[in-house]
Amino acid sequence: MQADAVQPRTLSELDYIALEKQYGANNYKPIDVVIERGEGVWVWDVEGRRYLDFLSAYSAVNQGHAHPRILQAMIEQAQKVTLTSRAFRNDQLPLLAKELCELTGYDKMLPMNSGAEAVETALKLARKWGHKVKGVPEGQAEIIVASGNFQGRTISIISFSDEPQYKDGFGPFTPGYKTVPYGDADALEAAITPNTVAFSVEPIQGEAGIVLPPDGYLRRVREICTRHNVLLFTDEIQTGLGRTGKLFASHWEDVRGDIVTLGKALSGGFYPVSAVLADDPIMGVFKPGDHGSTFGGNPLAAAVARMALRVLVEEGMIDNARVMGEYLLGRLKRIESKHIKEVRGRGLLIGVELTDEAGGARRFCEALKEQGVLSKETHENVIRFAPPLTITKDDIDWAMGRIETVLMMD
Ligand code: IF1
Repeated sequence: MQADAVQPRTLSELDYIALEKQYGANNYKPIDVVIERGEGVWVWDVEGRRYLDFLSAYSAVNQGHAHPRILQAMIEQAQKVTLTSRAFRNDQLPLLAKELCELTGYDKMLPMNSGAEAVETALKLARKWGHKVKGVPEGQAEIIVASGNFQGRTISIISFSDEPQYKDGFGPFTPGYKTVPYGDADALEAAITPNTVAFSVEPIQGEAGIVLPPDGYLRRVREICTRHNVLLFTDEIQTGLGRTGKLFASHWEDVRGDIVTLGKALSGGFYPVSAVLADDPIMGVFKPGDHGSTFGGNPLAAAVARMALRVLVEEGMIDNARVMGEYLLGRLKRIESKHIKEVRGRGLLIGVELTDEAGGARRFCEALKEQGVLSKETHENVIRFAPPLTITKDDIDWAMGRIETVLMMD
């Protein structure tokens, strides 16, 4: 490979954008900032400009960019062994499994890589439990999902999406799903049949636009699922690991899912690491050879995840998310802008919904980028604000000056 293929020194921001457009699939419409370096809540682009990251890679960088302790753990493990496959054992997975189960209060964990793989694993687990334990006739297992869901991009997951773009052209779809309105516990109960094995739900819907269910919804869902012997699968891939100010978002209603998926910040953004949590009566339906993954549970992922969890807890990030989230939400709610329809969220997962007349959230995200604040629109009218959980009051004050300016523009 030629020397300059490694990292040419003379490329401009536009050069990078042109290269990506020429050689990369056109499956995203990113904000045009070319990030070269990150540290904590800050990132720098290739022209040396600094930005406050108010997206955290969709909640994968809760611990802040390039966290030194996670970096050190990654370097040390990478110098020892990175991948053994599950054909053999390694000295990091057992320790991650113990530490993750003790932290979250579950009997067992199953390690995967991406969030979608964890969700697929959870769906397979629920179906197998339904057929082998609940006694649902083989192949008849039904899973209920909520309208507005986003839980990944695989064919089985988009099969239960109600977002046309996520499905367009990708059929035929996986059967066995039923959709009920998000937030409506009565509709859930009415949809349960003897073949229902699980209800899959995000405690707060991310992609739908930071949608919080009514107070008490999750508690009622928990009671209904228990009474009907239906597994409650809470997808905490985006809302978990401190994002909303508690370890899990479901903990705001003292609800414990029967199956929980984690991802994103499970590695602090250093590596794709995800996991499924469940107790023995459920996880026990998986027998050797039933399910797996080449990279799932590899020692590098496990070492990184162990440190990512450690710094999250030891450095008080979960409480900081609650305190700083209350502060940020309060500041945002006080902005008097004709463009704002609603400000909502919990902890540091916040959405600012704009009016239809505002002309779409994208232009505000682009204006924010010009002011040094990175955020992203979700759907048409919502600006998502989700900074790293290490953010300080000073950082928020720095950002708020710029956010107020942008939201007051015409
Ligand atoms: C994209 C947002 C989208 C998730 C929940 C599972 C997954 C996700 C609750 C799958 C992933 C990512 C995917 C990414 C943008 C981002 C996202 F909600 F976070 F903003 F799309 F909706 N469950 N969410 O949020 O995890 O396989 O991606 O690791 O696809 O554009 P993954």
